Amino acid sequence: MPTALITGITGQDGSYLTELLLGKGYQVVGMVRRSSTVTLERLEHIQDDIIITQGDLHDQSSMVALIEEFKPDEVYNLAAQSFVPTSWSQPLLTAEATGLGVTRILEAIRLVNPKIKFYQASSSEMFGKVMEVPQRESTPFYPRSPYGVAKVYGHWITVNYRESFDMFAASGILFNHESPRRGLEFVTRKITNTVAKIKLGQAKELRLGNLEAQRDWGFAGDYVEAMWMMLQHPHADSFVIGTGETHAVREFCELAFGYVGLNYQDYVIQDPRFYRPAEVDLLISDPTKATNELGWTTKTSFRTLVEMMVESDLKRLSKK
Ligand code: NAP
Ligand code: F7E
Repeated sequence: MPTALITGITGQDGSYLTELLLGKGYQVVGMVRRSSTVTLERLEHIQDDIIITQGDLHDQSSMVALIEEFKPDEVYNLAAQSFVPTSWSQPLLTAEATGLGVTRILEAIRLVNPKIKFYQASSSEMFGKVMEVPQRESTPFYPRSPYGVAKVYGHWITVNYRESFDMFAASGILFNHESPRRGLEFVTRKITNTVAKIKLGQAKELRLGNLEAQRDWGFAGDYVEAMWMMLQHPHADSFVIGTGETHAVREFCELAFGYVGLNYQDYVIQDPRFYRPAEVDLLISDPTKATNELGWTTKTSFRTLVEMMVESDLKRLSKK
């Protein structure tokens, strides 16, 4: 039975990746940082099937100890300070966790067993102010936030360990992916959660920032499969993962409100509090390399994703 160590297992992607790996017969070990409250909400249904152990991206020795104890065959580094606006208010923490954290875990692997396969959760935010449309593996990076800058560091240190130490270090450059398990502060979930609340009479308005920003949004359940595929590939490489479609925040609102028979224009208020110091205006992927070399394609359409998220929030809030 292969063993996988997942950092960031309590997050959106961590929960879907865990389900996928358990289904493939892996023993899954999840690294969770110490907290005064329980953060395992997304894993409740599978908690008995996995090993949860403490560690932190800020603490090198905790990661060395984990790798020595559990001897994983694969390490998926999903942990990060992942919310873009927080990266302006906490730029150093973001650099430490999202950037330097990658080196700490790569070093832990190199010191304990450099044969372990490594996956780094890189991001389309690295493309930022895009230098090419659509974006692919060879598109130059131009990050627009401390988060994007930290992810560029994480990506290049992964490539560097691959080239310097011949380690199997893969980098997945994933475009936005969402689900009913998405954190409530990200725009998609903020919209679907508030749409459900408005429909149920629990809220009256939705305050958003820039409605014109365009994103290539896919379903997280499809994207974790690409992570696993990258580690089964004959050699470590970097891959762009996305749908190849782009939609504005405004369109997301239109579909989500429309699904419950409402017009978004009656409820959405643009609030300068949610504008960013520097915006990423347009993201659209070219996932051709992943399709050709990994056999990966997205399975869930934009409309299905929006409807799945609204439906799930309606169900959850109706029970309360
Ligand atoms: P998420 O829901 O925000 O989860 C982040 C995870 O990182 C959580 O488990 C969090 O633990 C953990 N974490 C944060 N700081 C940590 C630290 N110092 N030590 C240990 N763990 C720490 O993010 P996600 O959407 O699942 O994304 C997974 C990864 O992919 C992230 O690296 C993200 O930056 C990257 N990414 C995401 C997208 C996307 O659209 N979702 C696209 C490209 C790349 P707590 O539960 O304790 O907070
Ligand atoms: O914003 C606009 C906002 O916070 C999307 C992370 O997973 O994906 C995510 O980063 C867009 C931006 O995601 C609000 O200005 C408008 O243009 O949902 P988001 P993100 O910043 O694209 C990448 C790939 C990652 O790697 C990150 O970890 O929506 N927007 N109004 C708003 N965004 C938010 N959050 N809240 C608003 O009220």
